[in-house]
Amino acid sequence: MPVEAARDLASLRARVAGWRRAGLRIGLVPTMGALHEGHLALVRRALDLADRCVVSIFVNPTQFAPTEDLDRYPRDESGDLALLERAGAQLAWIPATEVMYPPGGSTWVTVEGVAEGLEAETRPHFFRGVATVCAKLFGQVGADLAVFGEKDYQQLLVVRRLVLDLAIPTEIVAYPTVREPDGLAMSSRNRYLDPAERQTAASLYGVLRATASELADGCPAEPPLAAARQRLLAAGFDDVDYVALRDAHDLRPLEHANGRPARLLAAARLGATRLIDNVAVGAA
Ligand code: PAJ
Repeated sequence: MPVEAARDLASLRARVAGWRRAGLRIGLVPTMGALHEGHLALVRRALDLADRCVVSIFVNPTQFAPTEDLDRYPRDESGDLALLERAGAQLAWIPATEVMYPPGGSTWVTVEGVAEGLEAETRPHFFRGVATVCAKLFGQVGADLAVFGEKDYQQLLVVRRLVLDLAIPTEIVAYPTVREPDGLAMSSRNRYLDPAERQTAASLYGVLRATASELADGCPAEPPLAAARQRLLAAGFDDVDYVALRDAHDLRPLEHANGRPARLLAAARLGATRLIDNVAVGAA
């Protein structure tokens, strides 16, 4: 079956309403396009759990700072549609900016707590943009469930908080990070990396894994976290925004892994590219 593209709300709603009348369960996978195997794994997961899968493709301007890569963010609609067709998605939701943000729009969704610190430290408006566009997508599609990647772990927790607090009837399903054979987390931004940077990039996962196993026995976190930062710089990263040990559910800073599920998260810069990754600490 060819994947259909909806570009206005009326066509999206008509298609979804038809599925609802037929008693079908609907899954949503929000994306910004430039799809890769990580996104497609989320689509397959949605199709395991639901009868129909809607994939949104929208490069959301409000989650980019003026200094970030909105203009050069990779866009490849026809390539994306071909991949979605192969993965078995039924509908691509591709709204224009004016459809997502009607002129005169003045409503924003701000999540506190889990949306503070880490990514928000260097990208203060990022989660307001993500939470707002996700709230809109949930309202537009009315899916039973939506699949999000653990790759963007803080985003996943922000979205969970959002649907809980606003009583949005879409279940949030997490999917583990899909990696390249050398461990690099797949990302649309990896295509910015030149061959030397691409080689360095793989060490982010290696360092996170090694540090997580050091932290798993409950030792004070600071020395391994400081060592991880040094190892990333030594491996060729230009700057390290954070390497942090956090509670896996509420992202509270931890001074040591204390037997409760914990997560080790990092963001580091390689030339003009910023990479993020995270791993579980102990049995999470
Ligand atoms: P995007 O970066 O396109 O990612 C879309 C979804 O794919 C997110 O849930 C992300 O966590 C997941 N994903 C990306 N790379 C992955 C990987 N290697 N393994 C598993 N999942 C992966 O995240 C966004 O878009 C946007 O912020 C969005 C939620 C669409 C709001 O604009």
